Amino acid sequence: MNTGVKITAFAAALAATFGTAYGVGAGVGPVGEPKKAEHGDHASPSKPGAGAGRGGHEEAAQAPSAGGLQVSEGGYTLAMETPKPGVGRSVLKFSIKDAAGRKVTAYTTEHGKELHFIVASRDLTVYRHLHPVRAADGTWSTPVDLPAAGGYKAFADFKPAAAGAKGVTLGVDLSVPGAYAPRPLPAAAPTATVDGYQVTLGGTLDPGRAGELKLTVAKGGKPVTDLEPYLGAYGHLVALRDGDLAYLHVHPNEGGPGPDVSFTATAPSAGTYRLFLDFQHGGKVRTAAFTVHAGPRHATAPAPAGPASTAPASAGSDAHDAGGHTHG
Ligand SMILES: [Cu+2]
Repeated sequence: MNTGVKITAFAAALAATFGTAYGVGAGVGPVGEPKKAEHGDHASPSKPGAGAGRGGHEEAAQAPSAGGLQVSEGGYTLAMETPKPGVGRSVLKFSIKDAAGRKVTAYTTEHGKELHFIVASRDLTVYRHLHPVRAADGTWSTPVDLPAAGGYKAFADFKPAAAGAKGVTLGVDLSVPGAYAPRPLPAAAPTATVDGYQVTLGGTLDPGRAGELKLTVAKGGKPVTDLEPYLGAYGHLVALRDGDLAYLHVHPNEGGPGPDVSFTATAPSAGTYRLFLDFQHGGKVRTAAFTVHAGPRHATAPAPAGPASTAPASAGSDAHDAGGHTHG
């Protein structure tokens, strides 16, 4: 994918996912009290931080809407045929139905696939990014491996090929029957380890305005500089909001094959999010996960994993703490 296409796709993804939330400059308006945005020009997302220091300019964004909160939206419905999969390996089947109840069979390929399917546990400790196969009649199926009983949510991220159709993310509940012990959200920490890779998260996730998140990949203490493209990008980032699993899918800014992968993202609200970064190296896709607080300065320090770590960011001050959002 050439750079121009990537940037266009990125801008389109932002527009689809975050509504009006970007291009607002990094003003100094109080976070958490978004003002009416200037609607209209979505064509020129600002670079993160580009407007920093334009004092007094409170072009704060209207809080963007999040995806994945509805099973039916824009005339399309996610119809799950296997809403109660078992523990372990099973096959998930579903379809996307149009307003007339017909299974949709024509999609616009985005990021290499007609449809991206995410399954996450309600406690945000399990995450699967899947690419189901579509039968001719419009039924999608994919194997999945769910390690424990409990509540899960599945997201279908797609764009119908129908004229005028927009990209949409629909969400549906899944229940895996059995005894269930929800685990606490892991505490916020700047580094996640997966499969011998250390992934470090820098930057901020801000409510209502674009901020840069930078993920740096290392292995054995050495920066990884030969990340492989996965679905046309060096990284794919999904953020799920603690509390309702609102869904944000972010694609990276242009850049090389590591060790840094940079994203521009806007949180739809203050709160706590779990970020899942997919990256490919050595022919294998891995996922690094982070807990991130978005919003005004929060008083709580990272605590040992426990119920306290799930507390939402406290609304202590209007002051923007530029440094501490991702690992406070
Ligand atoms: Cu995907």
